Amino acid sequence: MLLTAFTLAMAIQQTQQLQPVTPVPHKRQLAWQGLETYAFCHFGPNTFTDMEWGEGKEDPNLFNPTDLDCNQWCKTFKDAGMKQVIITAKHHDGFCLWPTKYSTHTVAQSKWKDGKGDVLAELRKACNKYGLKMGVYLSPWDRNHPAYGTPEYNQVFANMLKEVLTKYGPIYEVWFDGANGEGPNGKRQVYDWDLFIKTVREYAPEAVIFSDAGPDIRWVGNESGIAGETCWSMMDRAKVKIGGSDQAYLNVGDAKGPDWVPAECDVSIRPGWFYHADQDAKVKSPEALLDLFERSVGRNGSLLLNVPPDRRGRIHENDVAALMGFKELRDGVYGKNLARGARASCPTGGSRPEQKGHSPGAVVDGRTTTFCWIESAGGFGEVWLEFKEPVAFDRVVLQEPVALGQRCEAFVVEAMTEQGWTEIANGTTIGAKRILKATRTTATKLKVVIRKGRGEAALSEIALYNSGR
Ligand code: FUL
Repeated sequence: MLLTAFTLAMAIQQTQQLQPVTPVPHKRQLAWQGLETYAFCHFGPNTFTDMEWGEGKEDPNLFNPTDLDCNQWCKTFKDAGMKQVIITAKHHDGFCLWPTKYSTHTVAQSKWKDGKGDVLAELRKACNKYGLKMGVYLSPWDRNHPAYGTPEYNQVFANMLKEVLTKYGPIYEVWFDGANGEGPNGKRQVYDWDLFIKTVREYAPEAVIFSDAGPDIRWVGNESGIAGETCWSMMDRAKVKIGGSDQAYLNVGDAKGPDWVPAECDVSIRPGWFYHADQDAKVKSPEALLDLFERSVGRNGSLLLNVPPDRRGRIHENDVAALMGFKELRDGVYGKNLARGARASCPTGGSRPEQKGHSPGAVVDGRTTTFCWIESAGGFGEVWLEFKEPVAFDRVVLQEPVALGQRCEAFVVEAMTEQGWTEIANGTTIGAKRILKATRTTATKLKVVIRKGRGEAALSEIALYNSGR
């Protein structure tokens, strides 16, 4: 008898769990999603030759930073609110920023620090000091290595990976460029992606692997840092191939995709990826960076912002100023959530207040780990907010509990103004974060109406901001 009651109670509890909609993210992907904005550093011989793609024949002595200061990079990124830095350990020219055993085109062959220098080691220390995660870009395309274009090269590349991951870890992101051109012997490589991926999993199990086709995070399909207005974290990996995928497909993702591969938006703060002195006046403004943030992180992606160190080995003053301006602007716009403390309810069917942590109030508690489970079949539902005093805002931020999958396919935001209920924004996907700009509106109530979705609707946060601009 007792057992039956227990079984029944368990069964009720079972039905009260919000069912995930598959696919769902791996924990390394969820951790990555929380980073939001992080830095890319393109640095190497190209910095000194004013090129974007070195040929692999450059004299290693050209690599000669006069004042390399990875602490200055990391302090700048930390102050800018970034949480990770990814360095081009090896770009297409094949030059290695660490003294690898597997190439003779490295810092060890240069006169820089008498051949004893090691950029990765210095960056590792600086990341530790400033509490930043570290990632590495390693180009499989290698215009220097004599083995490139032969089956042996795949093992060389895997050895380099292992060396970097074990010597400079923990590494949290491995960035694979899909470029596949000819090597010094005039041949192209048939890449052994399975081997490369297996190597990363073995030596850096917490690292997410980036390429245009995943497996963990995907290229957003452009180098301007902009995700699609509709942006799913899912795609069908069988439909894409590394180095040759449909850019429009990557930009939007796939509502029916069986694989969780969210989008990373890479873009440079300057016109080029590498530092060029003649671009010092072309650094993006704080306003342009805020706009990029809103169109990447604000569309369910992440912002990978390239800030290339200069020939001294420092982040140039103009870039530092732009980053500090961006941080100040972002804090000004997103510093104070005006929806905190509002009274939340789900008038059209209610939520499940009996289920601790899933009641409407979860959307205004400032925590993404709690969510409102909007009870209704077919993905519909509404959450209402009621303010003590009228609130003036021009940004709406919505978040879904993506640990249980991405749901919303269509939504509308309405505000109770002096003219009555007025639609102020609408859209398709939400995902981890959706930022909507609106004309400044003063409202006493707000409702978010989910019109269509996968599985049952759920929201973890509704936030309102006033840019004051
Ligand atoms: C591209 C490369 O060819 C560029 O040089 C740069 O590294 C960019 C981030 O990826 O595929």
